[in-house]
Amino acid sequence: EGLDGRPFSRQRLLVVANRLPVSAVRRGEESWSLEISAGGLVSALLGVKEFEARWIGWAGVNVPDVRGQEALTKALAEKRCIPVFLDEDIVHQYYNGYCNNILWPLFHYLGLPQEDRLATTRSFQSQFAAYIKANQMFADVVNQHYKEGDVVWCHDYHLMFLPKCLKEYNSEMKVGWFLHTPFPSSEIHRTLPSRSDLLRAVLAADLVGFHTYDYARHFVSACTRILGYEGTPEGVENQGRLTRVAAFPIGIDSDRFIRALEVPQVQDHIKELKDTFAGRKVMLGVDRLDMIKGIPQKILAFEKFLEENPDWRDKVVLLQIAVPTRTDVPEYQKLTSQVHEIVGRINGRFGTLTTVPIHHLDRSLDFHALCALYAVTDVALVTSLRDGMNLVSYEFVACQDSKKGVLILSEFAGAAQSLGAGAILVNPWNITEVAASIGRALNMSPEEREKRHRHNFAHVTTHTAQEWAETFVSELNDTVVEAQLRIRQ
Ligand code: ADQ
Repeated sequence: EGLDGRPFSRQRLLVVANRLPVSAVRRGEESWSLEISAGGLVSALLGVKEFEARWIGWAGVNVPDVRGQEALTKALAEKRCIPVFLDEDIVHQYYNGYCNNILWPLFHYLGLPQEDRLATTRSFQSQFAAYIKANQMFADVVNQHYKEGDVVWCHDYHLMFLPKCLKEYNSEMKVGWFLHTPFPSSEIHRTLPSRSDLLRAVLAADLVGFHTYDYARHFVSACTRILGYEGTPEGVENQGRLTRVAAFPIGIDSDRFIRALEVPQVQDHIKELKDTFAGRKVMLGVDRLDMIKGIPQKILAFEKFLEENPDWRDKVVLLQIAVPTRTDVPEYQKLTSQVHEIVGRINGRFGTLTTVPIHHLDRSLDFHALCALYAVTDVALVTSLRDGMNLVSYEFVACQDSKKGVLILSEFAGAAQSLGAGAILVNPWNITEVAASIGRALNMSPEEREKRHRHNFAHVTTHTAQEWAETFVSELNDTVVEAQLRIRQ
């Protein structure tokens, strides 16, 4: 039972995120095929047995006709998914524009885009208007499906207006909001023209969650400095109403990774990889191809290491798996070309007729292939310039119980707070330091590797995705009950 006396087993959880956890492909006028995309959030909530979860979000496709929309809604219902239909213009202005071109870079300390800063006016304002409109469309769908006693959990920077829209519909609704990216210093947030509106909209939630205490602290500072509200140990208070603010570091479904290593197909793949790279140490990078991941910096550090350590040149290989994302955005296209150019130069410089030091793939790998790669890796390189948490570092650790490889981890990833004691922490901007850390990792004694791995493995297997989701939702239930008690007093 929850604090409110309601059995949790009957409580419904409405998970609202920009994207549904399924991809929809249209096969005919009224026929759709659906494929589950098992991201971190999906596996986190699959493991949560206490709540009956339903998903609300955009299916990632434009469906202009009513018959198509009805057919898709029906197909999705079987997967407990409820679609929000967004037309092309809204997607362009809300998703590509305000979310990915303004909030994403700003929250990762990359600043606002120049053209918007100079001529803010039209494009910024119309994108912000589309953002509010899209959030209102999500709220309409949530409101249609909401039943008394449900818990509504809103996710990420796409939906910062959602708590406000939902509370306007129904002030009794239990609403939580969680941010998957960093929340930047209030000095960065205050450059955003819509800084106050966004903060007020988020504060309409009962519980606001971040990956780390630093992000929670930045958010509270933004509310006190920009809005003049009061920051308390519990959260942010304004005119007697408290919004609880706290850190809920996400984890992974570690058992799923550990179990995968026993699958015969994965074991075969591990053997193949070991044969292919026999005599060489394997270094691994797995990232979405995004500027926040620091991929050029990582590759340049590897080049410096090879430059300074000729003895290692034929004894180490870097496998960089980079899934392209947001491929229609010019900055991302530029990043892809930049990475290709650096990799080409380094392979030209240090390669031989039969081997190259860097294997760079522009694609994603399936789950089993990824697990096999994690398992054969000697050193994982996570050099994000900023990263909310970074689940790749967790996944690597989960797959390393027999090898006990070394994790080189950016101090600007949220994961540095939890895996810092076991990893080698680096400033990814300092190429010399990262190059030296590669040498240190490759030469580390088995005793030290074991000690560091033990620490990280214990963390990754106890602080799981399931635990994260359960903690957030029960805290949300408790927060609402406590608020009701306060009002009655
Ligand atoms: P992301 O920025 O996507 O997530 P991350 O946390 O590392 O970053 O998660 C990426 C996921 O995609 C991992 O599960 C990984 O296995 C998978 N992936 C990445 N590259 C892949 C590839 N080439 N092939 C196959 N799979 C690949 C956002 C925030 C993070 C935060 C998460 C969760 O930016 O900081 O940790 O949400 O809150």
